[in-house]
Amino acid sequence: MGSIIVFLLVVLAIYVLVVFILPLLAAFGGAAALAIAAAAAAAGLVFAVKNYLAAIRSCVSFTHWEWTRDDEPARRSYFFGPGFAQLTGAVRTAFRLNAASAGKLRAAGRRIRGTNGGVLGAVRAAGGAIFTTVASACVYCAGAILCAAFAAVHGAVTSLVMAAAAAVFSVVWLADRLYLLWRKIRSDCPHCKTRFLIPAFRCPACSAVHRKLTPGPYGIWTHRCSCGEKLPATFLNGRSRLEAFCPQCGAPMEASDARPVVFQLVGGSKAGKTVYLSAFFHEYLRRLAGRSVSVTIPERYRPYFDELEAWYAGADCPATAQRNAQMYPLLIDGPLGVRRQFSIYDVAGELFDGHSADAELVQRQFHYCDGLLFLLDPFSGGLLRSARLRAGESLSDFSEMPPEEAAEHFVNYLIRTGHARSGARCRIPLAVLIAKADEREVKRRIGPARIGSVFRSAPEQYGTYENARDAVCRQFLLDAGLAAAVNCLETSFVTVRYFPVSAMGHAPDGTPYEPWGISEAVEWMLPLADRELAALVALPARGTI
Ligand SMILES: Nc1nc2c(ncn2[C@@H]2O[C@H](COP(=O)(O)OP(=O)(O)O)[C@@H](O)[C@H]2O)c(=O)[nH]1
Ligand SMILES: [Mg+2]
Ligand SMILES: [Zn+2]
Ligand SMILES: [Zn+2]
Repeated sequence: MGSIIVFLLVVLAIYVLVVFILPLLAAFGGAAALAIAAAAAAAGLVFAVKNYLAAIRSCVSFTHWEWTRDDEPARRSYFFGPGFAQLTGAVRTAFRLNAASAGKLRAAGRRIRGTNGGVLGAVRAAGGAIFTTVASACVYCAGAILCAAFAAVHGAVTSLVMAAAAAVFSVVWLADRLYLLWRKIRSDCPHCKTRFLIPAFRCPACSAVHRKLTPGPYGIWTHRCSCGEKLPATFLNGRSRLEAFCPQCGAPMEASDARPVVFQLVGGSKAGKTVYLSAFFHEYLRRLAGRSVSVTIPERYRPYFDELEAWYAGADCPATAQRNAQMYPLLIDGPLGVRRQFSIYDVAGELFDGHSADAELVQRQFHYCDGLLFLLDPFSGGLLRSARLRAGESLSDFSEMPPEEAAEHFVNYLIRTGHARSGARCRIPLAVLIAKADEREVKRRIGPARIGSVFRSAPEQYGTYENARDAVCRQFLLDAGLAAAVNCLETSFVTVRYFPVSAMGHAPDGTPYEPWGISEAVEWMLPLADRELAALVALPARGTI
C-alpha cells in the first residue's frame, strides 16, 4: 500500500513538473533571454550611432582639409580627393570605434556570465552568451548600415559635383592649351633647353612654385596658394604675368606669353661665332629700333649683351668656354598680337670636336630651333689655309678645325642625340656663313662688290641678287678645296644657303668692328620661322638703305 502511495506521489510530482513548473521555467527563461537580447541590441545600437557620429565629427569637414599626396602649394578642391579621403577616413574610424565598442560589450557579457557553477552558472553563461552575440552583431550591423548610407549619400554628391566640375575644367583646360598652341606660345628653358607649353609659376606673395597652374583639381580659373593668394590659372586671365620657371631644372624663364624664335650658332672653335653674334646684335638692335616694335633685353641677360657690345667696340673676345649653349634673348612687342622671344644661342665649338661625351652635351634646342647659323672659317682648311702656311703667315686668328670635320661632327652629333635621323635630311634651314670675309683672298671672291658685278653680268641667269650671292659663295667654297664640307651639309640638310660675313670688317686690331653681311642670313631664315615678325622687321628693299 505504502509503495503505491509513493508511486502516485512521484507521478503527481512529474505531472506538476511537466505541466506547470517546466513551462513556467521555460517562459521565465525565455522572457529573461529576450530581455537580455533586447538590452544587448539597444546597447549595440547606441554604440553604433555614437561611433558613427564621432567618426563623422572627427573626419568630415567641408571647410578644412589637408591634401598631401602631391606637393602643389595650393588648396585642392574638396570634390577632387579630399572629399573621398574624408569619406573613407570616416568609415574606417567608425569601424575602428565599433570594434572597440564590441570589445566593451564582450566584457559586459563576461560580467553577466560571472563565475558561478552549477545551474545558476549555466543560466548566467547562457545569458552572457546571448548578450555578447546580440550586442556584437548589432554594433557591427548597425554600424555597417549607417556607414553604407553615409557613404552612398556623401559619395554620390561628391562624385556628381566632381563630374560637373571636371566637365567644366576640361573645357577650360583645353581652351587654355588650344589658345597657346594656336598662338604658338611656348617657354624655352635657357638652362636645360627644354621647351614647355606651360611652365611652373611663382606665387608673388610667398614665392611658392606652382607646377600645376592650369584648370584642374586645384581650381578652374584661379588657384588659391597655400599662403592665401589667388593665382590666375589660365593664360586668358593673366597667368603669364607671374614669374615663370622651368619645371625641369628650376631656371627662370624670360616670358610665358611669347612665341619663341630660336636660332643656333654652329661651327668649330674660333670659327667666328661669338664675334658674329656681337656684330649681329649690334646691328640688329639698331635696325629694330627704327621699326614699329619695342625691343627689350631681359634684365638677367643685360650683362651678356653688354659684353657683346664691349667686343664690338674692339675689346678682345675670349674663347667661349661654357659647353652649355648660352641664350641671348630679345623680347619684341608690337602690332603682332603675340609678343616674340627672339633668341640666338651661342655655344663653344668644342661641342662638335667629336670627343665630348654626348650625355653632358645634349642640347635640346636642336629639337625646336628655327634655323642654324653655321660659321665656316675658310682659313681652317683647304687651299687658303695651305697658301697661308706656305707663305709663313700666322694662323692664330683662325680655326684649327677643318670645316668638313666641324660639319661632320655636327651632323653625327645630331644623329647620335636623336635630333636628326641618319639617312633622312634634316629640315631645319641651315645658313652657311663664310666668316672672316674681310680677308683679302676671300673678299676679292665673295665681297659685295664682286657679287654685285657677277649678278649684273648675268641677271637673267640668277634671277635675284640673293641667288647670285648664294651661287658665288658656294662656288668659292668648292674652289677653295672645301667641297667635302659643302657635300656633308647638303646631303644632311634639306635647305642650305651660303652667305659671306665679315663680323669685324678687318683683322682683329683692337678697333671697333666695321661689319658687313651680318643680317642677311637671319633675313633669309626669319620668314621661314615667323612670317609676321619678318614682315614687321624687314629691312627696306635693297638700294633704299
Ligand atoms: N679677320 C677677321 N677675323 C675674325 C672675324 N671674326 C672672328 N675673327 C677671328 O676669329 C677669332 C675667333 O672668333 P670667335 O668668334 O671667338 O670664335 P668662336 O670660337 O667661333 O666663338 C677671333 O678672335 C678673331 O681673331 C672677322 O670678321 N674677321
Ligand atoms: Mg665663341
Ligand atoms: Zn630647365
Ligand atoms: Zn603664395
